[in-house]
Amino acid sequence: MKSDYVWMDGELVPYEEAQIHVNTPSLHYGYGAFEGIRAYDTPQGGAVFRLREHLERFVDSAQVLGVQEFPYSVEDLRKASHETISANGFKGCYIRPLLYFDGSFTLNLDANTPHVSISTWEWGAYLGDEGLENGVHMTVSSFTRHHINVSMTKAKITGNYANSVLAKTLAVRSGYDEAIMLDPTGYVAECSGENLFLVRDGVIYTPPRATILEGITRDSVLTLANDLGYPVVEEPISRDQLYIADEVFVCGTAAEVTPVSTIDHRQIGAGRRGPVAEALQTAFFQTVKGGGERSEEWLEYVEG
Ligand code: PPE
Repeated sequence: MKSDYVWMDGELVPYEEAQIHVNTPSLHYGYGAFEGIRAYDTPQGGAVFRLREHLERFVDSAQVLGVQEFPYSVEDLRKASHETISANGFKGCYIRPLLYFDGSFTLNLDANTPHVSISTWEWGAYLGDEGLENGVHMTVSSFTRHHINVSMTKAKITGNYANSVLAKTLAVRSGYDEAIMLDPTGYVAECSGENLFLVRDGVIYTPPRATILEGITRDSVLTLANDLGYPVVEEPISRDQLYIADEVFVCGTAAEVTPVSTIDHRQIGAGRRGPVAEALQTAFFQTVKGGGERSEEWLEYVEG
């Protein structure tokens, strides 16, 4: 998580000095929002993947949370992201904008002051290099994903992630790599930090947007799947549809495109990375590394 500088409200602050007080209300109550973005080392230099879309979602998260005066525009945050990556000398890195509040201990958002920080660090394969290649082991969590009127899933609100922490921790303690979470009606929603896809008879299925985070990697995978000519269907998916799928894979900024080899001790397909996951993974990595047909559209080269 280390870097030389963290951007805090317009200033590049040395890493050790980038601190907030223990009495920060966001820390106590979970009101805040964050983004997760990746930059890749490409032959043309460091390049950020779909930066604008991520920053638009960051501002949207604040809107869902109810922030009335968000202190920065997407363009301000775009410049700040470039500045932070280049000050730290990173080419490939993870970028974490955070909205948090200081002020008094109150549950009234309007009484406190919004702040934004941007951290960057080098982050390897989220579910392991081995997982990217051979697939990971998953379980369907006994914890339900948020009901849409309890905690809104379109926003990356910090407090939403307590639900992910419950599911992920139990999954890892039980020997799995990651948890699949069902929505309150019992259909598959998403994982603790990824969106999910299955493949059956050559068709790619993924849960509709209603109860999930609208993942930017999900959107990229759907676009690449269309480009490659795979039929894609967004429809509710039940737990047993996962068990009998030919392939299951998950995606996210941190997790990139990761195949799933088992779910609840049931082998999925051949029990390793399947051909569709492999084709999409290859297309994804080609794109983010600057050599894909969508690279120009989706990559922003780091300035400075
Ligand atoms: N669902 C959830 C719940 C989620 O947290 C993420 C990203 C996604 C789907 C995929 O969204 P996108 O990154 O736009 O494709 N999870 C972020 C945080 C992971 C973490 O442990 O921190 C991420 O991947 O950056």
